[in-house]
Amino acid sequence: HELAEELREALFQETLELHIQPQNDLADGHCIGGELLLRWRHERTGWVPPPLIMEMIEENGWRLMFNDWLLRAAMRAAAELEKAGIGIGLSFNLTAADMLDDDLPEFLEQNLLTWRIPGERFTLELTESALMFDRAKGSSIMHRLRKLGCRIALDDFGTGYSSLSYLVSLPLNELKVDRSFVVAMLDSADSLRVVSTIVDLARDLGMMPLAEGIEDEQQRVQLLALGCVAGQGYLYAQPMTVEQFIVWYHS
Ligand code: G
Ligand code: G
Ligand code: MN
Ligand code: NA
Repeated sequence: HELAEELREALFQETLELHIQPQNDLADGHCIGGELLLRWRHERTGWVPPPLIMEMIEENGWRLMFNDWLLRAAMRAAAELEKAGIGIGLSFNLTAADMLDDDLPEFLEQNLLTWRIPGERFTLELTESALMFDRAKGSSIMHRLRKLGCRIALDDFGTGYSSLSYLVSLPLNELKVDRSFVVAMLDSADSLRVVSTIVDLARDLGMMPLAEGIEDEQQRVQLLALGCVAGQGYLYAQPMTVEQFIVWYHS
């Protein structure tokens, strides 16, 4: 309760942060993009887990106030990278409630226009569960987001229960292979098969597969052998501030 009060304060004072984790080409290691991740450093307890932050935002009805901050922070990050000569695409995460919000596409469009950033610069990450509540609406909002030029990624793919026929009907550009499968695939034949199936499905449907949570060289090599050429994880870098990312990128 008190933490929520402090979160509201942080929202007003804009002391939340967006960090960025690079996404890399698994063959040659070059950076192909970055995922923007929410960070809030609480003065006594330290970093607060993003799912807890999002829960407080939802419970208290602060979604629109949060999105106002999130979109501006994402635009600012893109502008800062551009200024540093880094024209990579950036992704950020949306919630289930966002997929029920008819005003979201226009709100994003306004931000893109204000900051003069092409929609092509952004990938919006959705989870399977975000699409469960109202499929028709979710699909319609996704199409409107795509019209802005934005790409759409399905996050944590393989952990939800959405029907494959519905997923296949959506205008998705990217499938993110959930970290739990990547972590397990070298020890578990089942997990390896799941990763292989997701990678093949993505490629067959003309989507880019991107593996999450790559921590070591063997995982990188295995993913490449399966035909997955993009990924993110501690093997490359942890999420870092935009400032740190610019230094990392040029080093
Ligand atoms: O960054 P970290 O691994 O701690 O994130 C944990 C979870 O929180 C992930 O599932 C991630 O998608 C989610 N998350 C991180 N930042 C954001 C954000 O800005 N918005 C939403 N909706 N989820 C986020
Ligand atoms: O669910 P989503 O993909 O949005 O969340 C990504 C989260 O996973 C981030 O919070 C990030 O900190 C975390 N993460 C990113 N790479 C790795 C990794 O290689 N290992 C582990 N354990 N976590 C990671
Ligand atoms: Mn994500
Ligand atoms: Na994920």
